[in-house]
Amino acid sequence: MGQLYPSIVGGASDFRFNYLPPYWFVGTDTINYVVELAGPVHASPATGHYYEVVSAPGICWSDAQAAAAARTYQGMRGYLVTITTAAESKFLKRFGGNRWIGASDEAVEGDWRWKTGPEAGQLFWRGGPTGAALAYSNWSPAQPDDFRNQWRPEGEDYAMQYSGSGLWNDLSDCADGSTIDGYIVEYGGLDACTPVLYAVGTITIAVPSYSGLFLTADDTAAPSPALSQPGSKPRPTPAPATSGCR
Ligand SMILES: [Ca+2]
Ligand SMILES: [Ca+2]
Repeated sequence: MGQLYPSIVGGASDFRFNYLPPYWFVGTDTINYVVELAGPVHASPATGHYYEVVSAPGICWSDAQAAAAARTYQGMRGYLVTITTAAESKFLKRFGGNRWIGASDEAVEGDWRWKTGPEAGQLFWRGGPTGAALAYSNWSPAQPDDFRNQWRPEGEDYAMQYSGSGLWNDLSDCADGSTIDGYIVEYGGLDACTPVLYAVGTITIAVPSYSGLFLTADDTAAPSPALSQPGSKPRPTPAPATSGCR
């Protein structure tokens, strides 16, 4: 309910969070958190994969696919993102921007397949806007419409994710007049090893009375299950040890 401000204080094993309770909140708040490597690549505990949002205004889908495949991260090969669950979609839509994703029906009109990553070749949708879902899909209403006109006789065979909603639309390879902000690269599931480069944890904070102040949780303090008053120091639930490959 409240907000954590994950400004990290300390060294490799010393994390400190600032917590702001909701206005007039009294009670117990539980917050899940992820510790990940610093940098532009973000871990999703829901998929165990890693995602990088690349800014490349106006890039064509085919160029985005090639650029994503040329990237690597921590020994993993990149690929234009495949979105195969609602949880993965929810994770990605927070990043915003109109972004290319790794789906196309270029081979057979109406047969939408993932073209990239471990799902390459997988058919997930057959037909137009009223077509049939064969696996997870997240089309915007009235899409995919393969829109054609005299300037775009080739129709629309490449999928993108809308900023904000996370819903999908089909566009032509170079988007012809629609705004494209870039693309999303996914890492994981394509190589022999998908390393676990993150940890998850839960912190429970008791707020006994209203305070407009920040409460501070510090994992270097003695174990304590709850914050009894502003300024005391609870210990977050220890994050699971992470090593090896998925
Ligand atoms: Ca994926
Ligand atoms: Ca369309």
